[in-house]
Amino acid sequence: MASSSFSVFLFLLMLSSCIAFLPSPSQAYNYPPIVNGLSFSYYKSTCPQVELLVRSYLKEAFKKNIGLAAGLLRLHFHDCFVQGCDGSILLDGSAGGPSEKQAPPNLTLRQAAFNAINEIQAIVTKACGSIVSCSDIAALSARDSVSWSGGPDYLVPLGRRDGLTFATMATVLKFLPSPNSNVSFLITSLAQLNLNTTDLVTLSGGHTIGIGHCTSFDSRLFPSQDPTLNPPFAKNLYLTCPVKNTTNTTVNDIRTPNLFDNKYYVDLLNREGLFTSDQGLYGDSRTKPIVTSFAGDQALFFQNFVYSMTKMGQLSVLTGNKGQIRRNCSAINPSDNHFLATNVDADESKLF
Ligand code: HEM
Ligand SMILES: *[C@@H]1O[C@H](CO)[C@@H](O)[C@H](O)[C@H]1NC(C)=O
Ligand SMILES: *[C@@H]1O[C@H](CO)[C@@H](O)[C@H](O)[C@H]1NC(C)=O
Ligand SMILES: *[C@@H]1O[C@H](CO)[C@@H](O)[C@H](O)[C@H]1NC(C)=O
Ligand SMILES: *[C@@H]1O[C@H](CO)[C@@H](O)[C@H](O)[C@H]1NC(C)=O
Ligand SMILES: *[C@@H]1O[C@H](CO)[C@@H](O)[C@H](O)[C@H]1NC(C)=O
Ligand SMILES: CC(=O)N[C@H]1CO[C@H](CO)[C@@H](O)[C@@H]1O
Repeated sequence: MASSSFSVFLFLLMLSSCIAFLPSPSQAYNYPPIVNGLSFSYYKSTCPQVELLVRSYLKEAFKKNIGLAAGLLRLHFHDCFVQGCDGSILLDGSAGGPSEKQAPPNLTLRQAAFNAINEIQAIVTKACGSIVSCSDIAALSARDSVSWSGGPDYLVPLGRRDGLTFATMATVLKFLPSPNSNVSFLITSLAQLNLNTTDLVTLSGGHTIGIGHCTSFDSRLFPSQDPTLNPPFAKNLYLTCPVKNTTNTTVNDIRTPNLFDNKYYVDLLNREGLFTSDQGLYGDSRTKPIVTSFAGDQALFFQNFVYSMTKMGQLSVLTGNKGQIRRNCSAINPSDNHFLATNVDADESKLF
């Protein structure tokens, strides 16, 4: 009894600190159509505190590890692009999960992001039971990463259910473009997901935070220097990556590496984009005007980001009685194991 009233007290304390220090998402943006089965108030009666729980956990976690925000944003992107936002990226046994540690590309998705999702899910399950999906927790975590870093605090439609299958290697390769891609390839690649040129330029703005490994951009340095690189910027990249294939990293946005703002686009104007896939957006007449408009108008970028992220966040979602609510984000519920796909070489983190 004493301990339960103490936990009620703790909860109220936490709730009030949330209200005092954590701003709420804003309705002041335009949203794309919300797909059937998802809604902004999905957990209103079954787990009304879910958003506060996610946000208050992350608020503390970000203070300890600022890179977690970038890790979580990228995790949601990889989840959605490969087989839809179904939490398949989180499964152990896919190299996207923490198990295939020997896979070199694992270096580029952060272990801390997987851990955070699992810890949040445990907290949410304790409060509400097994009600909230891992894919929804990933979507909320991506939003909180953006808003905590200074970006727009948007609403997230909820009600995704977690998938029962691993993604196959072929799906990963088909939907996650390489950072060495040119704009034509990127446009075609995103079109498979009904994302257009505006979405491409907008979502690439996610590179306003986080890091890249030399292996993701050193083809711009060796065997010869990419002529679209600003020379002083290139000189610094050679300091980070003195030879090909080192494990060093550098920031994606040299102006404001940890702030979610429009400086990524200013970098592109100055030929200081990190990846070929970034800098190309300023070199192609289909995307250049959009880059220029975002570089000059942060509010316009934020509005577009909310719109395109919401589109991305609804890709091939499972709703209603499809999929399941995973009890452990890293594993399909044991009772549903007979659904397990035979292909276990799933690897959403493969490559980029
Ligand atoms: C358009 C195609 C895209 C390509 C080719 C691409 C490629 C990459 C690559 C190669 C990295 C660095 C990996 C490493 O070397 O560590 C990276 C990092 C990142 N990407 Fe993308 N990306 C794309 C789209 C997106 C989208 C849509 C988002 C989110 C909206 C996003 C968010 C991020 C973030 C936040 C990081 C930093 C991760 C960290 O610091 O841990 N990217 N991306
Ligand atoms: C873009 O990349 C694709 C795939 O690598 C390649 O086939 C195509 O020739 C490239 N286009 C241009 C204009 O460089
Ligand atoms: C992309 O789609 C959005 C609607 O989702 C639309 O407003 C925008 O104009 C489109 N952009 C291009 C370049 O077609
Ligand atoms: C990058 O890696 C190389 C070799 O792995 C190392 O010698 C060098 O000091 C590193 N540079 C930076 C800036 O971390
Ligand atoms: C790059 O380095 C990794 C180890 O860091 C090694 O396994 C891989 O074979 C190297 N690739 C090339 C092309 O040198
Ligand atoms: C969740 O599943 C993973 C993968 O099967 C396992 O390693 C981990 O111990 C599980 N976590 C809990 C809390 O049961
Ligand atoms: C996310 C992930 O699996 N990270 C692992 C990648 O591989 C290195 C080296 O084996 C491990 O230390 C990481 O934990």
